[in-house]
Amino acid sequence: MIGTIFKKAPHTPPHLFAPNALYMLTASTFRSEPFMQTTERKLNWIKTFLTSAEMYKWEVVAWVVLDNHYHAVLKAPDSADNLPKFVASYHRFTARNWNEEDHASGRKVWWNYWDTCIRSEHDYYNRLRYTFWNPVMHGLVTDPNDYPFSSYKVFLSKWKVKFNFTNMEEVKNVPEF
Ligand code: NI
Repeated sequence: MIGTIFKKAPHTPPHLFAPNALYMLTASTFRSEPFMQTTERKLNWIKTFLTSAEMYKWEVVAWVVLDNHYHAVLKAPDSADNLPKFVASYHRFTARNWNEEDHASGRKVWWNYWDTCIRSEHDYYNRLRYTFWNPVMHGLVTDPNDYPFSSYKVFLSKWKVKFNFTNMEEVKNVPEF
């Protein structure tokens, strides 16, 4: 099932840095509750997120989803003005879905989201690495390839020239949970 979702997922060629168009997005569940602890929930988040991105014309470059938060790198449509609507659409959909499953009508599922416009190619690569290495940072795996809920494998398969993540700088302004 993961494979099917990944194959359908549109991905921007990662080697193209676009000024004033690339964003890093992070969001957490309310009170960091592990609402996405199960595989089913993570897959549901992935599917819903990718569908919304397509609807709102945000091109997905990279993403990772964990039990209580996610990080993503995306390319905006002509304007980034619809970002709040885009995020609200899949937050609303997942919240409604999971609250129905848990018989918890009206429960607050999502807390907040943070977005940063990526200003340089260097920063772009730092943030891609940050996204893919996040499961390692959170102590879940030692190799980012072993984490099933990120777009790292897709990224590597589409990145024809081997991407070099060494000698990159730490990204410090991303909220973590
Ligand atoms: Ni994280």
